[in-house]
Amino acid sequence: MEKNWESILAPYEQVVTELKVKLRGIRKEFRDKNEHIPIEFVTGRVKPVDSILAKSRLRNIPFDRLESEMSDIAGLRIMCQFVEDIYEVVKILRSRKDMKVIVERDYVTNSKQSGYRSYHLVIEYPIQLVEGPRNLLVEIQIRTLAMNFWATIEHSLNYKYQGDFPEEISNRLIRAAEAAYRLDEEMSSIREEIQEAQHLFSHGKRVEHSVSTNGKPRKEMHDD
Ligand code: 0O2
Ligand code: 0O2
Repeated sequence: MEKNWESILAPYEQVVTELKVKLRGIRKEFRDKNEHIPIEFVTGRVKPVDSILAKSRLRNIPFDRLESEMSDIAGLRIMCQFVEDIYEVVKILRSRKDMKVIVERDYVTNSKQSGYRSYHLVIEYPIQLVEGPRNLLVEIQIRTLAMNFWATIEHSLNYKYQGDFPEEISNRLIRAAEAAYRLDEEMSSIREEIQEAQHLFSHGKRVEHSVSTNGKPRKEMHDD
């Protein structure tokens, strides 16, 4: 019988939407306290049906075990400026009462053979539906902007070569991963300088925002 994927995936869509709001809310909390924001931006997606089917064939996951065995049907990605921010975000997520971290994979310290780096969490997230509550698995990938740049490029090249990279490309990707690693290290080493500059800049913007042209204070509005 034809599966109704739209209704099967609807709860996952809801999870992704809720978590995007909550994770972006963390950004706002830090900004309102005028502290360094460990989250640069958040993206999320529900895995496309053809990718779910391809992965279930590859991993031998029957349809009735998708919910319990495919942990990345709902996927969130958190991008950070500094490697240190990744660990701060992990700490924040571990301490939350509205989700339970059940798997942690630190590919930041232990990069994959491909050169891939990121911190992966699988969480259990309770969602409230009309027919009752349900616990869904969600994969959260946390990475720096440099790690994201590398992973995005490598992912697109994978489409072309299906993972079977010519040696030349493979070597260049490894070198690019090393360069991204060094970039993260350099940025971390001048982190305090950068944060001070960012603090001055955002403080300046706030003052500018709160004073209108006739000198009267005006309501502050910020985009997330
Ligand atoms: P962009 O610019 O990254 O948005 P596959 O055949 O399984 O390897 P496919 O068919 O692209 O890949 O499906 P997949 O992997 O589910 O990804 C759909 C889009 O979501 C892709 O973006 C992925 O880069 C992105 N994505 C994949 N995994 C995650 C995740 O865990 N979290 C988030 N937020 N995004 C993810 P595009 O289309 O390449 O472009
Ligand atoms: P997608 O949707 O295309 O991203 P699991 O998949 O969680 O059951 P696995 O494979 O051990 O088990 O999980 P892992 O390795 O912790 O995480 C898998 C996801 O991490 C991949 O999703 C990618 O999003 C990302 N990833 C892992 N290795 C690489 C890599 O070498 N390059 C890039 N660009 N991304 C990587 P999927 O399943 O491939 O699908």
